[in-house]
Amino acid sequence: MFKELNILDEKENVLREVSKEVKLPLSKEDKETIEQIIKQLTYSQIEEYEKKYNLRPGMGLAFPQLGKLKRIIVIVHEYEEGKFNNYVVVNPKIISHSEELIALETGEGCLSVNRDVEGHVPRYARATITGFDADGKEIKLRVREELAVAFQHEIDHLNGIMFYDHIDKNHPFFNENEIRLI
Ligand code: LHY
Ligand code: NI
Repeated sequence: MFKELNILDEKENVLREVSKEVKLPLSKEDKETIEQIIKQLTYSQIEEYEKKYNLRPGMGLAFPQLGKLKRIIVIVHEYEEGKFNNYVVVNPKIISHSEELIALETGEGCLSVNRDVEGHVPRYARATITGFDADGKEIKLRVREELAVAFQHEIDHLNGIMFYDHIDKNHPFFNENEIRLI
């Protein structure tokens, strides 16, 4: 059985709010929500299920996108064809990052944004993130490249920030000398 999540659209002002720190241990409900997010993000990246359930492909989601103002993010990263790593981070913090910036060459999208937004979103190429996993255990992750972009995108949601807030209206696209495009 598969029940699709109700992901809020950008028109909902709740997406502009700052989410609250989460007290550990997590509630049963929050754990169940996390499992549901992992399942949907994973299915959305597997063609057979993506089609079967008509899912929009995505690798990350933040709790506020479900109308829950809690500092929890989930990322399902396909690190090799058909192989996925799940990252659940409660109360995530970027404790350090590279000076180097990168941007996704094709720009970013958002599961809460149902339109195309043009422009490069500058992100740190590498970051160290601390927080807690779903069992309340302290974690420290070093992320880079696409995964670093994903973490920054999701942590932004916890602070009410949308990816297009970072796009410079007067200079939406960078060239390779300005920012490394991935
Ligand atoms: N997730 C989108 C997704 O495709 C956007 C995205 C893209 C996130 C690239 C990170 C990296 O997974 C979300 O919009 N989640 O908030
Ligand atoms: Ni998003």
